[in-house]
Amino acid sequence: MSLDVNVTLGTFGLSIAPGDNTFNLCENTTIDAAFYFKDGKLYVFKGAHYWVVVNDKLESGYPKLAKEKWNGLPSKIDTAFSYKNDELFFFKGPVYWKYVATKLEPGYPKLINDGFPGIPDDIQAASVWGKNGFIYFFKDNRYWRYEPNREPPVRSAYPKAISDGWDGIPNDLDAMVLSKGDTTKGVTYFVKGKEYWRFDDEKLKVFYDQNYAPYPRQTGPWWFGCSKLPDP
Ligand SMILES: [Ca+2]
Repeated sequence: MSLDVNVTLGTFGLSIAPGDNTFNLCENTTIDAAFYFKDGKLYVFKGAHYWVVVNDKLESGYPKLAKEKWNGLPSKIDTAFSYKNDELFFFKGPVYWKYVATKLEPGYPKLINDGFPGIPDDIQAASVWGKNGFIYFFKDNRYWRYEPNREPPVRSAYPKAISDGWDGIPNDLDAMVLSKGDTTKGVTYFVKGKEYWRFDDEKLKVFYDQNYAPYPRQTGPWWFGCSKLPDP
């Protein structure tokens, strides 16, 4: 490991157990779930922990245990997204939890089948989409569009192939992240493994500009502020 990486990790180093890479996001940047909350911060989940990202850098003092902020939340969630106002939805296996900010609503967890009819268990990624306010769920090579105010909420045309609706986005996603803020309006992010794709909501394709680094890009240096390893 380079000296640079050690220095960066030192800012949130006290809670890192030696040899336990699950605590060290920069050593293995794969994630379970991520969303922007209305505070403008990116919340990243992995295992039992979460990190907060501001200005493309991990905040100091993290990781923290997710269940200490969201009472009742299990570790290793499948996906999560923020919804209207303060609402947060977390999914794992056949069930989901709804919080208002950090307060668990009564009656949760509930079955996905009851609360989101037409949506399968074991979702890999999900988020509201900025362009229409509908909720999109991803699993394997398919996606479902959920319209909360329609009956039934999922039209018969779904599921569809990810490649049909989201040009350039891979199968088996880890997270879909709705961007926040004026500078990134019209942008949706998709995460798989250690990489992310920046999707143009208007052109319905992955951003490409020959003057800039292409997508996918590495989440480590671009999102989490992890130091780049020096060339040998
Ligand atoms: Ca996931």
